[in-house]
Amino acid sequence: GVTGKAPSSAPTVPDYDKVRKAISDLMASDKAEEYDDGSFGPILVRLAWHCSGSYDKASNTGGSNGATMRFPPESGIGANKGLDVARKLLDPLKEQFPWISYSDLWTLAGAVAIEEMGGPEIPWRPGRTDQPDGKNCPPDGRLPDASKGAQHIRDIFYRMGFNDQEIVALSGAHALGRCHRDRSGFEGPWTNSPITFSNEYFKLLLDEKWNKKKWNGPLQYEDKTSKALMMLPTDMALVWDKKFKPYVELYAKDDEKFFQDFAKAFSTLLELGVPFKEELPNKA
Ligand code: DDH
Repeated sequence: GVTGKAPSSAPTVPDYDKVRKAISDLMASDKAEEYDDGSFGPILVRLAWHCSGSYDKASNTGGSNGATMRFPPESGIGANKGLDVARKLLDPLKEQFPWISYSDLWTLAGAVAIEEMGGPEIPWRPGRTDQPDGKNCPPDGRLPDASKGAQHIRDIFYRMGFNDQEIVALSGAHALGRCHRDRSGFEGPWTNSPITFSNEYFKLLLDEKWNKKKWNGPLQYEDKTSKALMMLPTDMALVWDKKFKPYVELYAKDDEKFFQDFAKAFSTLLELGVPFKEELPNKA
């Protein structure tokens, strides 16, 4: 052309830092300030977790690869109620960066959200591809049921390939966000600072007195002091189970160890079932 500019059909070089920046900007927007406790962070983390936590090691099915939660039946299962909010938030970014897959975008958003909320750096790499339809949606029942106990938690997370320590580390994500009556049936936040990543969840599990909440909702626990915080039956199972409890104690005492172990386990979670072409350089 006469201007000498490169033709607009030149291929786009994927710049994931630009996507990271757009996710941070989304989290810092006015819209975010008005949402829940003032951040989209927790719901973005939950989207990354639920799209990944459907993985089954034995059959190598489910997981973040494919982004099948865009389609029924996965989009409509009870466990994923409310996650349409997170998916819709990220749609404009998919339009802005059409070269990124939904599955890379959703998992990257979860990693960036953890980092932006003061958490550890989450090793993340691209390489996921999207499925064109819902034919390969994982079956319902792969995500944990909050009304159950330690055996159920183990069944769910061992199926993904995690051990007891990793289960407890991952559960520390409940420092973030809250339950919504119209989504899960449960109500309230776990901690006093639900938009800051910390080990407060473990401290509260051990230090607070938790009583059954008297209400017309499903069984959940409330703290004795303020009655403003909550725990799910599955959260309580971590202190009631004698193999889980030592890790709750470890992470309550040592936030550095928690940050390290969480980063590793969360990164692994986001990669379950993903057929990468290259090795991740910054992961041991
Ligand atoms: Fe969770 N979680 N989660 N969770 N979760 C809920 C919210 C959030 C269980 C049940 C619930 C993890 C593990 C478990 C987050 C992250 C993670 C809600 C409330 C329920 C119920 C949903 C609603 O009403 O909006 C159960 C059961 C388990 C289990 O392990 C047995 C894990 C492993 C993670 C993770 O990220 C690694 C986050 C963040 C939220 C807050 C969402 C929000 O909108 O706020």
